[in-house]
Amino acid sequence: MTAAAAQQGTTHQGILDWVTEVAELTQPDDIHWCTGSDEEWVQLTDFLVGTGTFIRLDESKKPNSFYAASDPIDVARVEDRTYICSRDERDAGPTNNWMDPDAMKELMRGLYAGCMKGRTMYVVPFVMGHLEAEHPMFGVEITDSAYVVASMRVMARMGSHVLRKMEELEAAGTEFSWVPALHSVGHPLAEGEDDVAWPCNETKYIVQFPEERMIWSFGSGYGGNALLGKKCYALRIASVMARDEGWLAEHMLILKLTSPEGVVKYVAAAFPSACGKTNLAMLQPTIPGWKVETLGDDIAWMRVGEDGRLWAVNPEYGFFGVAPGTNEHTNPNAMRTIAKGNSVFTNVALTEDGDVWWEGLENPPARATSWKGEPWTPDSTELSSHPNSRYCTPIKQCDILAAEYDDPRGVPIDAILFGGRRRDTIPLVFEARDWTHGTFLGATLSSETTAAAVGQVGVVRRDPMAMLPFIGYNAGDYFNHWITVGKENDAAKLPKIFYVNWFRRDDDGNFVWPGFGENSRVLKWVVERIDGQAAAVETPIGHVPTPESLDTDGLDMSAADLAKCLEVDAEEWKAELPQIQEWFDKFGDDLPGVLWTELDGLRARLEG
Ligand code: GTP
Ligand code: SPV
Ligand code: MN
Repeated sequence: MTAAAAQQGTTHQGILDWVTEVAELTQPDDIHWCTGSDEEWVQLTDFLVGTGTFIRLDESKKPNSFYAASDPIDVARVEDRTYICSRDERDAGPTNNWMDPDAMKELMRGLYAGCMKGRTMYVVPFVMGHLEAEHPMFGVEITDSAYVVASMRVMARMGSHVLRKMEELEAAGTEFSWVPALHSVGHPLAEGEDDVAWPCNETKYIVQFPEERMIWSFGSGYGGNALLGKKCYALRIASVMARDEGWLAEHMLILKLTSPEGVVKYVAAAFPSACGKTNLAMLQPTIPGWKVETLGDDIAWMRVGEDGRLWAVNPEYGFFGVAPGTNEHTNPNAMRTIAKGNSVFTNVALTEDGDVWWEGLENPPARATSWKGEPWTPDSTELSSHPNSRYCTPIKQCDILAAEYDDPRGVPIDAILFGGRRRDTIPLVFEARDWTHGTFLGATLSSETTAAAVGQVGVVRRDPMAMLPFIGYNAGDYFNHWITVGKENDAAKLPKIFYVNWFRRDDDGNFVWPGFGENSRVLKWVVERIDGQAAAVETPIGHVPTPESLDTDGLDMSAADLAKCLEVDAEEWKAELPQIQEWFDKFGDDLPGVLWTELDGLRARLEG
């Protein structure tokens, strides 16, 4: 049955062979080749309502939108279950889990055997980035989760048109590659067994085979574990492609900033998961005359163009945003985007009138059902929503989407911001001395852990370029790749690098900087620095704004608080040195020597 069912899907022999092989291993009841059509969306969402995975939201509040609550054991990325299975262990480096690829395949074939029994196997052809790109970045995800298919339709360009393009290229003899991405929730159904609302498995594996450009995922239906075009392909696999081909695949938002004089700058920013990318990407400036448009909120693919500038595209098609904290004040543009509907909300609260709610949203409902399915009121001691609950919504619905989003060439980046969540030490903003120093700042980026990954929250860890869980190879080689991009290109044309921290706290534990729309003041200083207009003080760590150089017109903040935001405390920084030393020691000979030189320079400046 399976081979014949597969046959109808495509004339592309390689895809057909792979789909047939997977079907023979996993034993689904049916195979469905996804078209991406509206009719298919209706079928999928009706099916998910039928199985209890989805609850349809009230049409007048969130049209064509759905609520889902996951199994409590499946709420975030699972970094300790994520593997880079390179042939050589050395190539996974000290920051990734590794297992021999053959051993991993044997283990996972055991898990996959019969794992789709009682389910439909969906084949999702997709492209990350533009179908019209010079080299379209194809993928095919096989999944037994209709929730994943519905989410993939929002997050990636997918469907028949993508498959037809691959078939055309093959028929024309044009070489191209596609990434096979296999996903199963790992929850087969016996004859007559009822499904659960959120099928998953206690055993989870999120596995990348970098040399084969292949992804195998098992046991989770959640976000980056299951929507394989996102973190697994567009970061882990793509970072390996980028290393081999001389470009960068980064965990960065992309925004367009226009000054009152009409001067346009493009900014990319890497912050760890749940540290403010989506919010900055859609920021509504509080300073008059400045305009932000968005290009992307999570992933940037960047190549040096013929003009020597670094050009960035967002390979995604939707936002998978953190819900808690999102409201009309913090992110009005996200609120307008989701209000248009066509969205999926996971692990938030469901209100009695068929809408969604989460901590930080205006107008708490008198009663709701929490993400755990329990009655919830504003007096409840438990949270209504999981801290990593998410909205999944089409990027095209965003009112401030920049027109350049549709340009396969992308946009030339003027500034790169690195940032983390630190209650102390790191000032609001400072500028790197040059590209190599900027690479050092990225390589030593630190942040308090968040709910976006399973594990302890609030622990400071090094998260290089916000890519710790996403570098698909040896992070020492990755640092070297960044250094090389700087060396092989004209530094004057590359973006200037900055470090930001919206999360510094006062003695009472409150955030000192108001953040969100007020971050436009920092963006203004950044672009004025690039144009040589804004003043800065040279400190041991880099160039920090003078209090006067930051536009504080209309900002309700005392001079003392502003000074606190900008403070560089030599003692706090000296305490960082052994931590950076320990971090670098992990890489042994694989750490580029210039990063040691940078550390020595920092130490000397702090002690000098
Ligand atoms: P991922 O999607 O996990 O990669 O996260 P992200 O980097 O896009 O983070 P996001 O913008 O969703 O923000 C995560 C959390 O940080 C939310 O709860 C926000 O409300 C909060 N946050 C974002 N920007 C700021 C800010 O400027 N100041 C403060 N205090 N909180 C912020
Ligand atoms: C992140 O954790 O960085 C996310 C959410 O953007 S996920 O898609 O789950 O990776
Ligand atoms: Mn992210």
